[in-house]
Amino acid sequence: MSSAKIAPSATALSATIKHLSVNPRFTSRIPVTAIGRRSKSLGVSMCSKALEPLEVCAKESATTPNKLGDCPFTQRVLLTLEEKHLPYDLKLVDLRNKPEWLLNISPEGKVPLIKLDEKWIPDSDVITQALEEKFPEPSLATPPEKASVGSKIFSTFIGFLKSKDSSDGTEQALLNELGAFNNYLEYNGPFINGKVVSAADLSLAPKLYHLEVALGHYKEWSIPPSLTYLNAYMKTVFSMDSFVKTRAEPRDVIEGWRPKVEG
Ligand SMILES: N[C@@H](CCC(=O)N[C@@H](CS)C(=O)NCC(=O)O)C(=O)O
Repeated sequence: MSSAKIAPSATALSATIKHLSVNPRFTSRIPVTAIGRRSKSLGVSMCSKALEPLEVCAKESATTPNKLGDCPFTQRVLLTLEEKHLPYDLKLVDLRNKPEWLLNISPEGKVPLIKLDEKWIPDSDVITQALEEKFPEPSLATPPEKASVGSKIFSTFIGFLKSKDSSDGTEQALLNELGAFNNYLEYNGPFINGKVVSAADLSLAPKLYHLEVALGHYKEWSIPPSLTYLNAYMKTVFSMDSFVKTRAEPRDVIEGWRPKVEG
């Protein structure tokens, strides 16, 4: 297992400070790791108890030791922590060789896991919901009627990726889902909840990243340029600081999908 202390990215820092000054919940719980060496010039009191980094178990890279691996569910959780400006402490796990301690804290042996209130919580759906409840500001909540936008893209992507028969309709099924999302963005975008990034984007964006890398590599396939709103959306979310910081290297994504492609 490797461990790394993570502080929110530079752009997240200024927002954290703004957030601290208006949210009484944090006026006595300054996240020292988020402030780091710049703390002296910020004029916030450091004598109160710090917000301890949250412990997160994540997949370790299969190609580079001590690096974050390819897991869209883990990236969703890390994006949520980044966008909420919460410090975290990453524990990287080699999932090909699951350590005993992982199975002790989560019998399923899956990541992501996060420790909240001394309890390990599995599953990105449950974790992101718990983070929203425990740390409501800044809010990432997606209105319920928009929460499932784009939710069939991932399963249709896997269907197409695994397909060995080019006429079995799996490519068309994926194109239908991507086209529907493109149309949604045209009238409701640029993000799923309009002008602001929300939890639904943080769930979908890592999956779109896997789709782009894996289909590009294994099928020499890319999203049609005619889906302009979708292409613009991906360009925007993939270049967010929080996304760049939490994404796996393309070669890890390619290795991660190899068993599904090669069977
Ligand atoms: N539904 C879970 C899925 C988590 C999941 O499948 N994680 C994969 C890594 S991307 C895993 O831990 N696989 C190990 C295994 O299945 O043994 C979530 O949303 O967190």
